[in-house]
Amino acid sequence: MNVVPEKTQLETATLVSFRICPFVARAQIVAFEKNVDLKTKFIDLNHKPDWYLKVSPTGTVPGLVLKDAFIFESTVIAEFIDELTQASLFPDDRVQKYLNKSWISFASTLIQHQYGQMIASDKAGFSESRSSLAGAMARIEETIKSKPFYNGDDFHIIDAVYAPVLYRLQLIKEKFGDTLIDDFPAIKNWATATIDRPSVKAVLNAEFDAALMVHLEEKHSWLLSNS
Ligand SMILES: N[C@@H](CCC(=O)N[C@@H](CS)C(=O)NCC(=O)O)C(=O)O
Repeated sequence: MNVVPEKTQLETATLVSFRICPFVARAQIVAFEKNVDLKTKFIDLNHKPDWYLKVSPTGTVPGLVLKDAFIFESTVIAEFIDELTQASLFPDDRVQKYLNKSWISFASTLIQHQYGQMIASDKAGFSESRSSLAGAMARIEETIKSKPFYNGDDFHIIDAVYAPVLYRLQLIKEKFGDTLIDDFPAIKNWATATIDRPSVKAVLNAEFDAALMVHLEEKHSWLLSNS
């Protein structure tokens, strides 16, 4: 079944966002892939507006505000956007589709450790998060059997979901000289193809890098003092 909401729903659809949020980026990349035009509203996560706290049970972004509904959780929003048009961004094979969903869920572990690594205020904190990130990367590395994307030639939701982690791994290498990504050849290949995807470039780019650097400064990141 293709769940297409009322046209009026989509005309007012607004993605509530925070510029450097890897969870928001997933939804934005999927929207770009599916040619779905979403309005974006940025909020300050340190001072969340009352209207958002009223509508969102978790207070996290992204949140998708429709005319008379609120959808939350990035992977759910990504699936909702995917279903708006034909040609699903999930593999056709049922087992592969649900394997993808399992590993999509696992992406949050990488995001969490990577963020810990980026905002660590000292070397010990950085190293601890880096080693947890490496452990999680080793688990997904073993599962990558295809190229250039996770499932092969076609770009799927799993690629959009991992894009922010892959992009940041590469960025951390370029800006701070941490070559962690080089220890994982399959992830490295996957990152190269994913970062080059137009939908990913539209979201993760120089403007994103600048916003991320400001955020790291605000967090007194050890990475910055060490670069
Ligand atoms: N599981 C959520 C996680 C979203 C999330 O943690 N977003 C962060 C920003 S990157 C957030 O809203 N943080 C504010 C808070 O936790 O209060 C999802 O996938 O949408």
